[in-house]
Amino acid sequence: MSSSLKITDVRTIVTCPGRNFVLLKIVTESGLYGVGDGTLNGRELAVAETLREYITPLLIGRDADQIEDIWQSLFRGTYWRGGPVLNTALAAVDVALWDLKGRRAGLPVYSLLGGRTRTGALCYAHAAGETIEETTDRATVLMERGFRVVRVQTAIPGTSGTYGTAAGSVQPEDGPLVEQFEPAPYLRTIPRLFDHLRAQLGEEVELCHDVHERLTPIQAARLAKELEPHHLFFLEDPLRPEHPESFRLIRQHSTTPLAMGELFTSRWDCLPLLTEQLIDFIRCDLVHTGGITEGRKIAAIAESFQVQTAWHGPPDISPIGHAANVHLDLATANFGVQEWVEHPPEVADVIHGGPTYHDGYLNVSDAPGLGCEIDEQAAKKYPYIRGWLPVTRRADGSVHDW
Ligand code: GCO
Ligand code: MG
Repeated sequence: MSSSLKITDVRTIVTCPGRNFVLLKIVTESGLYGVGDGTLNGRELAVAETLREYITPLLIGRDADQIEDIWQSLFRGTYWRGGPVLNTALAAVDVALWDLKGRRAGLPVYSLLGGRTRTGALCYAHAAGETIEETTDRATVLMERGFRVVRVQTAIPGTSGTYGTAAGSVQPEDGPLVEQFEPAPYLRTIPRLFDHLRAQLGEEVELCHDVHERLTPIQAARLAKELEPHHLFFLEDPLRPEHPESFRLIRQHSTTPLAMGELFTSRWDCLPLLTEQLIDFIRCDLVHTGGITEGRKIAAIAESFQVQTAWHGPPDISPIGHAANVHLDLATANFGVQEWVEHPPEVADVIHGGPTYHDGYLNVSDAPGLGCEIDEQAAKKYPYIRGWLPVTRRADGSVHDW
C-alpha cells in the first residue's frame, strides 16, 4: 500500500446547524482525506458511537483504496450486520472513501462510477399545505421556479397534524410530537387534492404523493386505483416495509406507478419488489443503505427489471449525502428522479459545496471527489440538540405507523 493511502485518522463530527448531522472525515498518512455523511434522523448518536467505538479502530491502518473490501469486512466480517444504525455508519465510511478516491484521482465521483449519462438529474421538491388550495399555491410557486416534478401533501381535515405538512416538520427537543391518522378521511381527501391540482395546474406537471407507509394493502390499492386518472409520477411508500408481498395486491388493481424504499437498509430488502416488478421506482436512502457501493448494486439489479432509481433526499441528510445521490444519479442509466430539499442557511457554514439546483435539475461541480468540504471549526459552533421524529396515533389513541 502506498503510504499516501494508509488510514491514520477517522473523525466523527456531530453538529446541528439547524439540523443534526453526523459527518465523517477519513484521513490518510499523506493528508489525503474524504468526507462522508452518517446522519440517521432522531438516532444520530447511536451512529456516532458506532463509528467512534467500533468502526474507527477497524479502519486505522487500512488501505483507503480498497472500498469494496472495507465494505465487505465491515458488513459481513463483523458478524452483526444490517439495520439502519449499522448501515448508516457503513454508508458514512463508504461515501468518505469514494470522495477520497475521487480526490486522489483528480476526478469527480460520477466519473469513477462510469461517467455522465445525462446533463443533470431531474429533481422534485415538496409542496405542502394546511388546505388543498394552499398545497396548490405552493406547487405553483415550485413550478414557477422550474420544477417539472412536485411532491404534494395536504393536511387531512378533522385530524391534528399530518405527515409532510408544516406542523409535521418540526423536530421538538422535549419529546415526540403526536400526529393523528385516520384512513377514511385520508382516503377521501387525497383524490380531492389531485382533482383540484389537475384542474388548476393542468396535465403537464408531474406529481408525486408520499403515503408514508400508513395504509393497509386494500386501502393502498383503492387509493392507487382512484388516483389513476390523475397520472401520478409515483405514489410513494404506500405500505409498511415488512410485507413486500402485499404490493402484489396494489399492482393487480392499478397502473399508478409505485415507489418504495426509504426504510430499506440493504439490497436484499429491495429484491422481492424488483424481481417481481412490483414497483417502478426504488427509492432507498444511500446514507442508510451502505452508501454508494450498495446503491450502485441496487441500481444495477433494478435496471435488469426496468425499475428506475429515485434515491431518498430528505432534509435530514446533509449536503454530503445529497452529493452522493447526485453523483450516482448522473452515472446511472436507469436513474428516474431525485428528491431535493433546501437546507437551513446555517448548513452552508459547516458544509461547503453540494449539489446545485437550476431549472428543474440538480448538478454537481467537476471538483475531484464529491465536491464537499467540512469546516470542523464551524461545526463546533452548532452543538447537537436532541430531536424527535413525530409519532402517529389513531383517533382511539392506538399506535399507527408514522
Ligand atoms: C421523504 C421522507 C422523509 C422522512 C424522513 C424521516 O420522502 O422525504 O418520507 O420526509 O419522513 O426522512 O427521517
Ligand atoms: Mg418518503
